[in-house]
Amino acid sequence: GQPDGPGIIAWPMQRRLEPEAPGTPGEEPRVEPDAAPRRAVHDAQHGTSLPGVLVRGEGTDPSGDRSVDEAYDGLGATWRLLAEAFGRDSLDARGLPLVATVHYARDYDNAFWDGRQMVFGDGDGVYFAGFTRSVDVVAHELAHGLTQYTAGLTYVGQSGALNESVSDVWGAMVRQRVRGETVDEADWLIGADVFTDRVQGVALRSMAAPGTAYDDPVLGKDPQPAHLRDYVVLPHDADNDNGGVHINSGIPNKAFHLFATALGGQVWERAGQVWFDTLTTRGLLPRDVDFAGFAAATVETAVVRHGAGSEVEVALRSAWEGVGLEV
Ligand code: ASN
Ligand code: ZN
Repeated sequence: GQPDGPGIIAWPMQRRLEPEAPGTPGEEPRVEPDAAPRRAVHDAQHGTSLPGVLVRGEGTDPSGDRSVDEAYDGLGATWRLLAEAFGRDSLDARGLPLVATVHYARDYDNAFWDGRQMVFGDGDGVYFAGFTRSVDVVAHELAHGLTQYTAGLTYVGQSGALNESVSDVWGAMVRQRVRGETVDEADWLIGADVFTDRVQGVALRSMAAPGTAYDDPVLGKDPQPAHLRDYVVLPHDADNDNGGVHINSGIPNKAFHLFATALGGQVWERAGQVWFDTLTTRGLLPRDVDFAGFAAATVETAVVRHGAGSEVEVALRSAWEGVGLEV
């Protein structure tokens, strides 16, 4: 479930940012110095009942199953980013165990967060090679849990595209941290290792250049816009990706890329911290926030942490402007 989100607070009348705790998410406990992740990776053995058979618990040796060990390592990398960069102990700030299942169904071309755990398909082997192969995909799914426990962004329309984008931001941060890259060295791709060689494309999505990740005779062309003027209006139903949540996420993805690369250095130091603060500050975001409301909230959190007129605030405003959002 969604334990303690800010959903009942009306926007924007009762919106609040805690001025007595500048720049900190405030009410959540900080990670204990000796804290560690609590991981459990299961095998669905190509069935669909969850979680399946436990195959690797915390602190146990590699299983030898590539998908199991990639999931285990990806969960660890995501937990460490949260703990070491942002002082948060797991998705709920209270050490929530991280549960994953691999080998879900047969030829399953996706991965998802089901509200309690992550689930990864092996892919069909023709176009998709397996969804644990990219650490950013593992982090993306886990970040859906973080969003559920914090801002609770409604998975439809603009708030849904923000939910998707926040997961990609998390994916990019974990990938860059694992690879030891600065924002300038990074490729900003999501799912670079998920496609087989047969696919004409480099990844599922590109945060640096939304809309350019693939152009394939069978899979079609990457549909992501990189600017508000190209927002794709679709019905808000499951047959239409809940209003294009995986499509229009290109717009806030590009804003984050512009912001992070304007600041330079390592993505989690300043750009990621602003997104983390925005997501985790209670009462700041309504669940159905739109792009403009989210952009304004990022500027508020940036000002709390870095000050009005700071380099960070200036870079952030110009990043949003770059995708057509005046803050
Ligand atoms: N892999 C997708 C995601 O995490 C699954 C979905 O469509 N919800 O966004
Ligand atoms: Zn997602």
